[in-house]
Amino acid sequence: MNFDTISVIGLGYIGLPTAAVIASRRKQVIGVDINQHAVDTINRGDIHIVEPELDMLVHAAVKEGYLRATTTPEAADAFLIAVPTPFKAENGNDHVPDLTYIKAASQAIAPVLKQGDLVILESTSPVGATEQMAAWLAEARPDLTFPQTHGEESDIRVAHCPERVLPGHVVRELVENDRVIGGMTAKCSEASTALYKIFVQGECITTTARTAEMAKLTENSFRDVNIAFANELSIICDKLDINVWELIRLANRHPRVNILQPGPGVGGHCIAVDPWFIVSETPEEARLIRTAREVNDSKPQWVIDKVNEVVGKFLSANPDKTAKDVTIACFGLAFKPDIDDLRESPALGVANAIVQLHPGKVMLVEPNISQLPDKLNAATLIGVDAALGCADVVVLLVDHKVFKKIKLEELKGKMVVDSRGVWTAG
Ligand code: SAJ
Repeated sequence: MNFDTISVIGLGYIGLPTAAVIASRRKQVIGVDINQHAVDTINRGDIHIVEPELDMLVHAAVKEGYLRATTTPEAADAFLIAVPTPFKAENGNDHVPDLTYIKAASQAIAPVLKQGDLVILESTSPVGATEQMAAWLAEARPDLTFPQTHGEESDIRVAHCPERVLPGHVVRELVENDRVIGGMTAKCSEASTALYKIFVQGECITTTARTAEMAKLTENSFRDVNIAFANELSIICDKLDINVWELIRLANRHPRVNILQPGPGVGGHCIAVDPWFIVSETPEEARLIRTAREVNDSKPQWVIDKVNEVVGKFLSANPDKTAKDVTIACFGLAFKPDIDDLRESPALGVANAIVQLHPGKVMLVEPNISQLPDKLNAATLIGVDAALGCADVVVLLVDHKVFKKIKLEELKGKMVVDSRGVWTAG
């Protein structure tokens, strides 16, 4: 199959790296996004998101003429749709997947589709979304045939191929990871495999669209359930006066046990979201998956309660002081270690609650950012040493490398809430 021109719809954390990697293989790539600012930035050879190595890749692709961005879809041989799939509230349920962006993207590309084109949905989607996308395309283009009605003879091929890259390692993982390719027919899978072979070194494994959709949701739910197990253990161990970090280390010595690490909750845009796509469709059956979400979502409040408890202990030990005299330092705001991404971060939620509730000073330490988000204006962003110099209570929220270098002597005399086991793992 020949893919001379490939269009990527949605130039965010997945779409832009994908477009740039394909362009680096000397294919003509047209990136489409509704955000004019993103389009202008990319056309200058710059990027509007933070991801290692991406700036160089985009710069080279644009300057060499292989990547161009626009707000209006143009004709291409293949279309990769990488738009967001957020939640919407429906009938009292806040966690119903919202396919509005997929619908808008389908309707936007429909006018430029031609016989022989391939349309791939990459956005993480509930089971059935690819078939729904094909229905929207067919509705907009009654002059073309689609796999749901014409099978292998269809004019347009349609598939789901979920992205599985880890933020912070996107450029490498896009090339190295295996891809699950779920065509609506075998020919759809075959065409999609030919497309991914342009840049993927991992294996391309074919299946149905519905199985591919469920595979992606399953991967993130698996991780969520396992993190929930670790988080629940941390709460149980706290009650039983057992060091959970030591406990997990010991249990993991068993050849068939591999427990993940507790923390202040699960953040990011994937693991805390995707399991709800399963729960939303099969609420009666997905009991464990729902409970895992609830356990992980309740962890930030548990950490906040711990901080209050520790402030209480500090005041009992220092009866001449009031809560107003207690300085709290929160270490880390990002949603995971060594990144600057604060979106959907449980650490940020905990820090924000402390800023709102604590009558004394709150210092925030986040070495990966230079400015606090607006809602944290009441707090001060300071460096590690300055925070250690003035804090009575230290709250560790993210296991950034730089925090691991802090020596235990430096914490002497301070009360510590260590949600990541950086200093208290034993
Ligand atoms: N976390 C823990 N304990 C752990 C591991 C993680 O509390 O032992 C927390 C992290 O601190 C973070 C959250 O979980 O708040 C998620 O971080 P993560 O590193 O597990 O995953 P993401 O969200 O950055 O990326 C995931 C990946 N999925 C899997 O590992 C199954 C990635 O491969 C997916 O492509 C990505 O979701 C996505 O886009 O769906």
